[in-house]
Amino acid sequence: MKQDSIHSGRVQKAPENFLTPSGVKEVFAEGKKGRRDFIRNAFAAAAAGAAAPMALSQGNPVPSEGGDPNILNLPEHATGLGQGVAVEGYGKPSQYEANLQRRQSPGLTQTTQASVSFAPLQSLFGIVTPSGLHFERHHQGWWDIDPSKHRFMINGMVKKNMVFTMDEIMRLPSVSRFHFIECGANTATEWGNVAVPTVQYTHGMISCSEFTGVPLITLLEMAGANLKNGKFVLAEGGDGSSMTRTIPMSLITSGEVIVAYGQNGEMLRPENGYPLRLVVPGVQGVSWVKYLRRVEVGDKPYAAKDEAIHYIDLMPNGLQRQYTNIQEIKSVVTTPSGGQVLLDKGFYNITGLAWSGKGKVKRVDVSTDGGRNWRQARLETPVLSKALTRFNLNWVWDGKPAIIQSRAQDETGHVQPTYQQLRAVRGTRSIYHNNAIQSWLVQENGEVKNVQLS
Ligand SMILES: Nc1nc2c(c(=O)[nH]1)N[C@H]1C(S)=C(S)[C@@H](COP(=O)(O)O)O[C@H]1N2
Ligand SMILES: [Mo]
Repeated sequence: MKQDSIHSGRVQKAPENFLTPSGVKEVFAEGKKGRRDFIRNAFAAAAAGAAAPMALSQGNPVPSEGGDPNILNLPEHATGLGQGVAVEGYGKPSQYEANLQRRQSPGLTQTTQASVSFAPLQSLFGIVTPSGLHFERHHQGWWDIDPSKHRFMINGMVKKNMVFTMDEIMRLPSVSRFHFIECGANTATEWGNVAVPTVQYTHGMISCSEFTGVPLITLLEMAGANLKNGKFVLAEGGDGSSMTRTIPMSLITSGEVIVAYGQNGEMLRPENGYPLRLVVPGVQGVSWVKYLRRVEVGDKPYAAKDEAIHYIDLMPNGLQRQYTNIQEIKSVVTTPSGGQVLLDKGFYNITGLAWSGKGKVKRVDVSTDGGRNWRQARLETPVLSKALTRFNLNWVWDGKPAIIQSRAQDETGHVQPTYQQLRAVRGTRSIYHNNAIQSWLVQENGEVKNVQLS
């Protein structure tokens, strides 16, 4: 498979170096910015158990006790006058983080107007995706819509049709909730075989934000919706893709579905549906209709094009599964992951993300020997329903080849399947809903590769 330099580059080369934020290279292998990170990591490990701090220095170059010019000599920034508020206006990341970017996948057909960009999961911490790195999926391009002209309409099985302005929506009681959104096609490239090199491309069609908005049920009640016979709503977007999706009323009456205008403390980004999008927790991304302009209450599923022809799963017997809404239990190790390089044997913090469209993640186990032995990872707080959950595990790499996997379980008892288990039920011709266990091979030279176990 062809890899360009960004995807195959070793972490040492500057522009290709999109891996260091995960700490694989710098934190322990070099004294450079190591001290503070070392202390931070030691602190985290100490909290995890008495045996952990020993593992931290096991097999590692010990951070130096002194003599490093970078600590001996006061740098200019410690003695001179810093810049004034040059960032009056909207702040930007450090110039040294220029590699932290959404990217188009080398595994997809390259078109002049790209329609998917992937989030750099290998470089993110915690559970929130910075809004500027949120993955994007547009069926007909994105727009920056004037909110003063945007309208939201409710019709169908209601007492009266209603048309809201943004001002009218934003004065209503709001909620703010953390949820993941995952495109149903996330990890699609792995159905048949390994197709792309990094976690950005295998799993980067997922993001997690704090969304703010008005529960859809509030708006439906204002319109006097028939909640007894109105079993579904149709949600329609305001772009040229005629994106319409059927949402079961049960998800709406539970109060979970939000007509959202906020994302991570500010208005939605244009790419993500500004000024209004539907948030449908646990359900695949396509139902999170952007540029939301209308919902219609009805008594049966609408069989819109994006649910009758697209977003269906081809089964081994040739039949199609439709209305496969819920994103099932899934996880992935983000460090070490494909394309990264471990510079030396010794301690590493294995870290990753787990999520379930059915509720909270209950437990994540990690294997470093291809699934023979498993150790329970630490789940970091907060562990929220239908949100990304961060897990961590201490690991001492002995320098031999290792296959790293994670296996998550949710509060409903569902466990992430292996590829063999998934394919036994679903075959290999699907595009959507691949939640199988991902394997990363750490090779003797430290390079990490995307592999599948047969
Ligand atoms: N109006 C509209 N809504 C849309 C889409 C679209 O193209 N137009 N794409 C859908 C798909 S397939 C996905 S995965 C998510 C992507 O949301 P994002 O671009 O904010 O990541 O939006 C969904 N909602
Ligand atoms: Mo999607």
